[in-house]
Amino acid sequence: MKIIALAGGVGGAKLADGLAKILLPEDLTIIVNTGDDFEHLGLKICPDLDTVCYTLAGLGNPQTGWGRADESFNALENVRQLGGPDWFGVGDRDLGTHLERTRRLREGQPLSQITRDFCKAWGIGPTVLPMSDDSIPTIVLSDEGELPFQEYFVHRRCEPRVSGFRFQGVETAAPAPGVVQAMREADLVVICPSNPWVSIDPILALPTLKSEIESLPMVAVSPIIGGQAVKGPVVKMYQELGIQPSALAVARHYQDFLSGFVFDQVDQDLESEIQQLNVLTLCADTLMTSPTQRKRLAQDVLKFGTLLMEK
Ligand code: FO1
Repeated sequence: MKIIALAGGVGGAKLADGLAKILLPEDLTIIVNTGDDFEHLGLKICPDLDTVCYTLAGLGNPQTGWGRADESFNALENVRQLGGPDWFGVGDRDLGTHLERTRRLREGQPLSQITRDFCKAWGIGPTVLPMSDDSIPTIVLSDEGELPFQEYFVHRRCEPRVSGFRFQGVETAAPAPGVVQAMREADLVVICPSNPWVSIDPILALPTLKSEIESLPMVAVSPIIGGQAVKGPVVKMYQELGIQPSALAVARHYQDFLSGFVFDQVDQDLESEIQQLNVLTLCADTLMTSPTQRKRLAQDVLKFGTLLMEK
């Protein structure tokens, strides 16, 4: 069974890791959001891509979910002392990734190739692909005007009120090499419990990808449990956009693509309403607070996915 996982952010990385633990490397392709990529301190930083890779490699920071374990911040401290921008928490180990990626990009290597080489160096088995080699920055529409994603997310701590998002240049962007082929060979697409607005929508907005994906069974896992976000601003975003945040709202979000939806057992009372969207449902324990739970949720999702494929 060949699986594609769409992922971005910490929740996405955790389920991708669970899937990687139970599937053969050649059966899993993880397509990662690059809408949150940005240039900072002269370097190209790809936070979601790095979060997924560090998590799969076992190098990630278990406290934050992003960045590296056993990290120090000497370089950032020095930037601060010199009066430079210190709002983005780049650690010393992490800095090495951005330096080497930026060096290679300046040499003309595409992001997908650099990611492949990094994954090999880090001993990552599954294929990890950036959604595109083109730059498609997410722009947050807010009560303070248009904000680049990391400016909104990290620098302004998600304080501005959002009114929408746009993915700059997505109309003419191409999926990264390997993305369309992986879609054509896939049996099932898993949307990880990532933020639908800023982690998954940028991937689904790629024109070529949208048409490929429509023909595949797709299962999404809710990042909202009991009306609360496990991590990040997803609930705040739904509220500011005038939508009651819930697993049901997430199912509605993906309604056009979805064949199955996985949501947490605390939201069991939403099941019949979700089923009315014409999707099959799986009520499961979706909180991934340990590696065992990542693996167990991945197993549940795949078993459910097998059912969907037989439909
Ligand atoms: N998120 C924060 O909230 N504060 C940070 O200082 C921060 C630094 C950082 C450094 C490297 C990296 O790969 C990710 C980092 N993140 C930080 C997380 C990241 O910006 C967001 O989680 C994603 O962009 C949203 O998925």
